Parts: sequence; C-alpha cells; structure tokens
Amino acid sequence: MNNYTPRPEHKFTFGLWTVGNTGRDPFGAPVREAKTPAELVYLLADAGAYGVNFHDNDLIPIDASPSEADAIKKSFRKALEDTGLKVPMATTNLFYDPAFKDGAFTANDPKVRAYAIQKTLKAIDLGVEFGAKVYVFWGGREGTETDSSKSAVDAIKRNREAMNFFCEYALDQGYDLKFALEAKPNEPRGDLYNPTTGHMLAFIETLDHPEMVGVNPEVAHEHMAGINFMHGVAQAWEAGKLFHIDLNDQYPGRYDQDLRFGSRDIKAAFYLVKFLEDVNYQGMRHYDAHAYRTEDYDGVKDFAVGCMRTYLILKEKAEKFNQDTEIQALLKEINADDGSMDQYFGKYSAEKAASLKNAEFDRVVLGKRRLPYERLDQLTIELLLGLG
Ligand code: DIG
Ligand code: MN
Ligand code: MN
Repeated sequence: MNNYTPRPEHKFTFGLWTVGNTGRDPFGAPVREAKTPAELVYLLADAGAYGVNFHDNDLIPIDASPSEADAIKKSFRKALEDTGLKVPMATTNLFYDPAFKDGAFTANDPKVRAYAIQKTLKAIDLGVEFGAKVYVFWGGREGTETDSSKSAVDAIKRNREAMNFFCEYALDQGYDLKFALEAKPNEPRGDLYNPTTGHMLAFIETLDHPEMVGVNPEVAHEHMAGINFMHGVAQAWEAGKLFHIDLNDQYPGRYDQDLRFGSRDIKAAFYLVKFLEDVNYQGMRHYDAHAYRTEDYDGVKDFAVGCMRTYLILKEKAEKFNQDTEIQALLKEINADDGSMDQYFGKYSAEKAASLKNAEFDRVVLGKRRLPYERLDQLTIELLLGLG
C-alpha cells in the first residue's frame, strides 16, 4: 500500500448518482446499465471510499411502492454493513421530476412549494435513518429563464421560509443534523438564485437558525462563475460555515462538467487540497463528479480511484511545499514583519488613529520593495511537475 491508496481515515465519499451515472446526457442515451444502490456500495468499497451519499430518489425511486422501498433499503443497509461504508450526507432530488419544472421552494405554484417541502421532510427522515449528519440543499431548479415570471425578492423569502421550516423540523425531531447550501450560477435553469457560495453565506445570516446552516461549495460551480474556488472555501471555513464540500473539476465557460477531481486545473486543485490540509478540515472529501460517457464500469472505478489518488498526491505535494527550504525562505522574506506597525493594528482607538495620522511613510521605498512571487510560483509549478 503506498501513500496514494485511499483509506477510511481520508473520509472520501461519493454520491450514488456519481458512480451510478449511466452516461445519459442532453444529446445521448445511457451508455452503461443502471446498477442498484447496493451494487454501487460494493463498487465504492472496492475503490477505497469511506462513505456514500444519496438523493432520496437515488435510493428510493419516486414511484416505488412501500414494499419496493423496504426491499431496496434492506439490501442497501446490508451492503453498508458488509462493507462498513458510512452515509455522512443526504439530499433531496428537487430537480428531476416535471413537478419542479419551475422550481421547488421558489415555484410560483404554492402546491409545488408545499409538495417540495413535504418531499424534503421525508427525505430528511430517510437520510437520518441511514446516519446522515449533513443535509445538502442544491436548488437546481430555483431560478428563471425570464425574470418576468417571478419576483427575485419573493424567491428569497420563499427559500428562507423553507429553510427556517426545515431547521425547526430538525430541532423538533431532535435530529443531530446540519444543513449545507450548495450554490451554482446556472443550469439547468437559465439563472439560479444564490448563484455562488458568497450569496449563500449572506442568505444564511438572514435565517432564524443561522448556526444550523452552512455551505457545500462545489469546484465546478464556482469555476463556472469564474471564481477562485479556494478563496470561497477559505471564506466559508473562516466563517465556520464549511459544513461539506463537492470536489470535481471544470473547464471555464462550459456546462457543469463534474469532471474527475484535478483533471482540469491541477494548480487550483493543489491550492484547495493545501488549504483543507493546512487548516485540518475535518469534514468529508465528497466527490460530486462522474466518469466520461465513454467509460464502462471498469472505467467508472478508474474515475473514482483517480479522484482519491489525485487528492492524496496533492496532499503529499502540500506537505513538500510546507517543508521546501527555498519556498519557506521566500515566504519568510515576503511576510517579514519587524512589529513596528503593530501599534496601529487591531481594535480601534482615538489615540491609535491620531498617532497613525501623524506617522510618516516613504511610499517610494514601499513601492520599490522586492516581492519574488515569480520565483515562488515557479517553485510551486516545479513542485507540481514533480521536480520538487
Ligand atoms: C449538483 O452539483 C448537486 C446535486 O448533485 C446534489 O444535490 C448536490 C450534492 O452534492 N450537488
Ligand atoms: Mn456540479
Ligand atoms: Mn454538487
């Protein structure tokens, strides 16, 4: 076993919908036969995953009878027991069924909004039944094609009312559950509400129980918005709101590709892994991605193993970065601080402001200071290329 063999302590998880993706796309039929939830659990265990997540209807089809649902849950539970895989997260499919064509919680039709809340309450129960501690909300249909159709303020209020209801439900049921909101700028709707993690962080602060609600940032979604993913993750973490994370990859300016982690922007993936490891992030490393449509199930397993191997390889690169003498010497130089400015930082005081206003600065000298970022970045690139 080498450093790149996934182990349970790495907390790598996958959704049933990821390795269960049959390759259907808007221009093509499925290329892989569907596997049962139980079969997917064995596949993930074989790949080295720690856990498996699901939308309600990944596990229980929306039209399943009670006896069919019981049989599916029984075989799924046996597979979990056989393999030891956990179910850290669950979520609701509020985007596939035609009922949600105009959204779920933000739909104009109050019957759809009520049905979406009912479906989510039942899906929360199902997730908790299998041990989920994080519940994700991705509003795939919460948006518009034409803004003539809906007030953006009404949409915010409907989303808020729904989230407040779920927080009260979890408290009422005594569930040990945290909620994680996942942003995306567009697709499948023309424009989605709460399009980035930043919007979600602001929305959370308007809720009745903001302490119960965090975010589930996804690499592809922030990349679609042209945003530095690690910066958004760092902001969420610093606010104590990084409850979950969706790892994958994405070419800019494309539809949501949900590519294998690190397969497109290895430098961005490195900075993300370095951040998560540097701050000792204790959450799941969840892959919301799927194999190329060209793959058979051996290729699907290659995809899953590749997601985890790349994370572990970049984890080792981050350790080398932190130990590299030249890199660390440059960082020491760049961040040199003689402490002479400490008198002006921190909490405000009138004395501090008066003193700072009288201080003298030579901005010409400040502007001439050496900042060897080119050398630092070249060393980073060479580390990633295997020279370091
Ligand atoms: C899409 O990126 C969304 C759905 O797959 C799911 O609701 C959520 C959980 O990872 N991500
Ligand atoms: Mn996605
Ligand atoms: Mn996702």
